[in-house]
Amino acid sequence: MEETQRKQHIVLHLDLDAFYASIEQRDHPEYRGKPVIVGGSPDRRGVVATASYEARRFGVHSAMPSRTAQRLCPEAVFLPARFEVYRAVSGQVMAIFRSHTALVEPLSLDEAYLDVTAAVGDLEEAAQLARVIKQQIQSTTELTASAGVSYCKFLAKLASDAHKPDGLTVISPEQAPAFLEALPIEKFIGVGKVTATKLREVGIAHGADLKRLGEERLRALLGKHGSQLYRFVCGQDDRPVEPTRERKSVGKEVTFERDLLDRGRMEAVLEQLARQVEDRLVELDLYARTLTLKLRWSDFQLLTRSVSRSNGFRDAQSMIPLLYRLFAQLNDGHRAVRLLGVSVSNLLSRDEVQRTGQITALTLWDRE
Ligand code: DCP
Ligand code: MG
Repeated sequence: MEETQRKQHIVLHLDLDAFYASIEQRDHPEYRGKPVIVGGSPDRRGVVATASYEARRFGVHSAMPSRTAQRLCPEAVFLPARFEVYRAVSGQVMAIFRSHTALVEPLSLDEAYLDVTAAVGDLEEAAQLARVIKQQIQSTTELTASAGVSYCKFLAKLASDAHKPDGLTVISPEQAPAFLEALPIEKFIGVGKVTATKLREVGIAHGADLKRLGEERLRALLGKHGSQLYRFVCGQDDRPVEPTRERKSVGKEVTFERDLLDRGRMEAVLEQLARQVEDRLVELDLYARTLTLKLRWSDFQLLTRSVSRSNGFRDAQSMIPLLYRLFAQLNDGHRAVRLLGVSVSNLLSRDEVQRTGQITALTLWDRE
């Protein structure tokens, strides 16, 4: 036994159920109890963003071509996404989380880890807190969430997934080994299609098989990643819950009523967005180091491209040529665009800007 072991953490994972689809059913009572699919239209080669649980029974799931979804579930109602609404609901939910702990790490609009170690004494109290949070979400947004409670992020997330929708699952340190041993390998972080196939070929299907194999052989099979996997199957995950800072970025975006094909108009929109971002930066008296262009194709695929400079900028004039460049990398001129967004991050105060020096080489990377 290690004397120096840290105090056991208590982590919650909360994830709203069929998020976009539940909001649509909330706002359109006539769709309640019916299969609802939010995403791209089946006749425009769209993909499913999410489906209500009624539609999932037919095998419909996120990222599936909408046409396939329609074939599986012909009576489904297809609805376009209303991101502004989803974002507003997300804000309400995150505010509820932050009222219980400052240690909130959002993973997406509808999902976050909460480190509640300081707020509760044990897992039982943590489950009680999860119940309260679920009720607050219900009364504020009329939506259900599933909660997972455990001593680390990995297990908390698995727990919230275990009894969806409207679930509440606790995985205690005593329960963890049996839970992980029964878990299909695909559920382990980092086991994608390729790794899973490789493992299944040699007869490894569940956590118990991974455990039996041992660290050495997993490492031989999967490299460094194998050691990490071994730690997960032993229920060891010491990744901390990393709260995001309040203001991380400033952004503006626009979703078009009709998908846009005209290059000139897209550039005009980018200029307008850049000017709005500039106005906001001036209001906040901030500068930025990173500029991000966000683009959603008519088929719903979302892409972002970023560019960073070491000194701060805030004026639209300096953003526009960079935006054109990022845009040219993404747009081959043949696809219609559904959404354009411009945001800046890595924000700096005036003081920080005065202290920084030269422009350095541009770096480009993908975020999605
Ligand atoms: N989403 C998307 N494209 C994907 C996956 C998700 O646009 N490939 C969107 C739609 C979802 C939302 O993100 O409503 C949240 O994703 P989740 O994975 O949490 O899925 P849901 O909340 O829809 O369902 P679940 O009940 O399984 O959490
Ligand atoms: Mg969800």
